[in-house]
Amino acid sequence: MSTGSDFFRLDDDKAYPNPAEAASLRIGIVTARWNHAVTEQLTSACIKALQERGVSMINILVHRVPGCYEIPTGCQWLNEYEKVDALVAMGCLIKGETPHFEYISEAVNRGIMDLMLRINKPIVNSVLTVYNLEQALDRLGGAHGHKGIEAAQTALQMLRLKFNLLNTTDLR
Ligand code: RBF
Repeated sequence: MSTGSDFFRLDDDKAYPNPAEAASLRIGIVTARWNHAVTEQLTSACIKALQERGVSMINILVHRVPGCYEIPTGCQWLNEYEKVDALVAMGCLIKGETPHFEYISEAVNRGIMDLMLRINKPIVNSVLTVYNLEQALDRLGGAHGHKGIEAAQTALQMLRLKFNLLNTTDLR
């Protein structure tokens, strides 16, 4: 069974900002309250992984929205009011008995992608779309790695790319 770490080079420092660069980064996290048992675990693991890579706690801005559907607006507001370098969207959509799941997941994914391209900053999509709670828990350190840690890695690897392209040690 593959795990998240099979897909990310966890040990490759060159893929990440160095400690001096990481110290100046501001990362916004938008977490949905729906299915909070899952989304809070995603969030705390992401925060820990960001800190382990040198991001300062005062530069990790965590805000909550009611459900996944509100995530794009929350991201847009954080970008506008918190002056972040990257955003992470944390949510968990569990399929019920109606098509609502499809409507919400499609709208959220499109909203995140549209916003990401418009604001020209990474927005990590850490919205789990699963058929049951067990599948979500498998993605919180189970058979499918930890999506909260992978979210932190993705945000930082994208900012490493930006540092490289701009040839700077400070993005603001
Ligand atoms: N929000 C989630 O974050 N995860 C869910 O699994 C979820 N399921 C929902 C199911 C139904 C039938 C409805 C009406 C809403 C659901 N929501 C869920 C909330 C949704 O993201 C949003 O907060 C509300 O629709 C209000 O805009």
